[in-house]
Amino acid sequence: MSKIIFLSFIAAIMIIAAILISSYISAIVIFQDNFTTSGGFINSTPNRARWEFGNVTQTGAGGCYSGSGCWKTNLTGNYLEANLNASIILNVPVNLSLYLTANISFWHYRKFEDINAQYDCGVLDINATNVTKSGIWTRISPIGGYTGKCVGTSGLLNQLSYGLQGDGWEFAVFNITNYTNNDFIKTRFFFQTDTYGVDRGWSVDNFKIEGEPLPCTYVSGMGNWDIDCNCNLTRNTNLLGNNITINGTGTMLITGNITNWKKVNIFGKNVTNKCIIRCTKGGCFR
Ligand SMILES: [Ca+2]
Repeated sequence: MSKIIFLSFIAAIMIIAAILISSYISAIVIFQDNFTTSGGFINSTPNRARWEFGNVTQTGAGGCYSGSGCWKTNLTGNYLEANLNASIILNVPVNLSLYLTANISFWHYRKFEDINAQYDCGVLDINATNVTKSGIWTRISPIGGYTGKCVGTSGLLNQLSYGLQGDGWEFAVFNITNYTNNDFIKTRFFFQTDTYGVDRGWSVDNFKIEGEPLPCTYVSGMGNWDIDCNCNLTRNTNLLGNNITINGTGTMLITGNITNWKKVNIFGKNVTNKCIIRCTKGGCFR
């Protein structure tokens, strides 16, 4: 093999555009708010009030789950009794396009009218702005399902929803993996009552969106090797066959955090394959 052919062969290997590495990936936090401030949520129906942020002072309403702030349908008393149609909306764009899976979780305290029938009801909706889902609020359901169907005269009549009364603060998880092709989603807590009969209401705290990042993509350059920073490496990984090995474990997040980076040892078999890891989104190391 001539030197030129050999070098061409090496070059051909080096310019392979991308290699997807399958590795176990654990979920990371995409967005979270424990409501020490009002966070990214807004009351979308201020004229009708009653989704409020702050300390819950009403007795028998469970306070807030953590800290001194949360959102509740009236901090100081029962919710309104006549066709309350109120939402709080997460008004922060959340990008799910870099994630393989995603879920929403939160803690909530639920005392609706009444203990036997769902006259007053609450749901969680999601709004994605891609072509097929633009502007549409779509109902999502918790793992394990809602408590039942809304009855009476609520605008959510016959729809599956939260109702009745919970057993203190409860944890809820919603799988939103179907929306991971979206780079902009919003969510809303939507509460609707019938014409009469009230109770303490609905409180929400410690809202979180988590997801598993997409598998790492490694792109070879001419001499240097780029690695996308939105990667989790949890086991030894081979790049380009036997040419380069990532040895050890480490976590590289898009926020620039590198956990256990000292355990990551990246090397080539010879000096010409010595690689430089370049992170275009921060958190770089060599
Ligand atoms: Ca009612």
